[in-house]
Amino acid sequence: MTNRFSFSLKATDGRARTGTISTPRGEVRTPAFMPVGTAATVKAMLPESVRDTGADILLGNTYHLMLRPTAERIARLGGLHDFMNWQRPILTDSGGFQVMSLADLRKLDERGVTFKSHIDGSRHELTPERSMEIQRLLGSDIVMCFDECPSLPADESRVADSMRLSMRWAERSRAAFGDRPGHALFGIQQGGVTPELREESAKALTDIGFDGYAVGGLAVGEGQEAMFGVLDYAPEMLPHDKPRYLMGVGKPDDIVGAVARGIDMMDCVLPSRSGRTGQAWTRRGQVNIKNARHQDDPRPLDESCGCPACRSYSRAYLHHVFRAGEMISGMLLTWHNLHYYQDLMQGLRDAIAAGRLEAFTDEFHALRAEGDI
Ligand code: PRF
Ligand code: ZN
Repeated sequence: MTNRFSFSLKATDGRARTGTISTPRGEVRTPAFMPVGTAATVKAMLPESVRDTGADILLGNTYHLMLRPTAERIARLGGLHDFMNWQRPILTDSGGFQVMSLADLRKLDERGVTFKSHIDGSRHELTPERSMEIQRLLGSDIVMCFDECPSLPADESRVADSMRLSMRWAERSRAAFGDRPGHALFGIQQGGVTPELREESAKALTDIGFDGYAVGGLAVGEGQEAMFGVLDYAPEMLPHDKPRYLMGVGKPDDIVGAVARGIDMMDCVLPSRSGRTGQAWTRRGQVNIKNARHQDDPRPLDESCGCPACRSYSRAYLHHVFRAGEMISGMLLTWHNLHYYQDLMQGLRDAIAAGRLEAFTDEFHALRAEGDI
């Protein structure tokens, strides 16, 4: 255990990398998938169960927690780790992205953004300085810069203006964060699908200097092909010796493609959210447990999965509890999905370490092409 934040690369395979992020709260094996714990819970899961799936780190949200129960209350109660009973690393997003997708009556200017809460209509302001303060009150281990993320497609001039604003906010975030040993601050690259803007953003961020760098502004409507197009050059613009985090991605095939292109960390609500709507992710692709074809099926969801849902329950049971609206349905499917995602990450880490990522990726696609049988 170390008292500092550090990143060490263990092996590379093509552009893919595997390594370890060390923090005072524990290590994060990369490439890492971070389950989303928006409201101080990974919905339908106990923290120890989330850990049992293989997660090293969770993602929390400034936006949701500042509104309810408030960052000040969480700080009084000892910080987010104690509050939610998760003692390992937590990365928090900075709020701007969530304001733009969730809040009402948003007003954005150089200073920051004012908005009305989607919960009770109350007025709030988020600035780079306030976002850094909230993430400090939460006790976040990895703090994200305050940025703006335009949805795509958008005019290039609009994307350029937005990126430059995010870079000025990155400088203010860096100054407000200060020097906090053991805690990390990550910059966020923006610039849409334009290489010159991505380059300008990477340069602005590396000039400021961060502990890690996110590729932001993707998976916002451009489609997988365009996203992979950006990932063919954007990660390489960021420092080789620092973690690279692709924000809000994605489906299993997005993850495999992103890791092959040099991404070290990812987060997505998909495995937990889709678990509650009856969608399961398996080695053979997506399975809709609502479908009547499962009602008499005694087999597990995924024969090769070691999660509790697959070890002890049939498809027929999972179908039944979903149809009956029983709470265990969301619990079991979320558990399975998170377990599947973490198994995938372990498979990717092992493959990169062994220099056989291409074979792993081919096998991943071949099994999905066969489909659920
Ligand atoms: N910025 C921040 N959070 C994010 C994004 C971003 O660009 C995205 C884009 N996929 C998801 N979450 N701060
Ligand atoms: Zn399973």
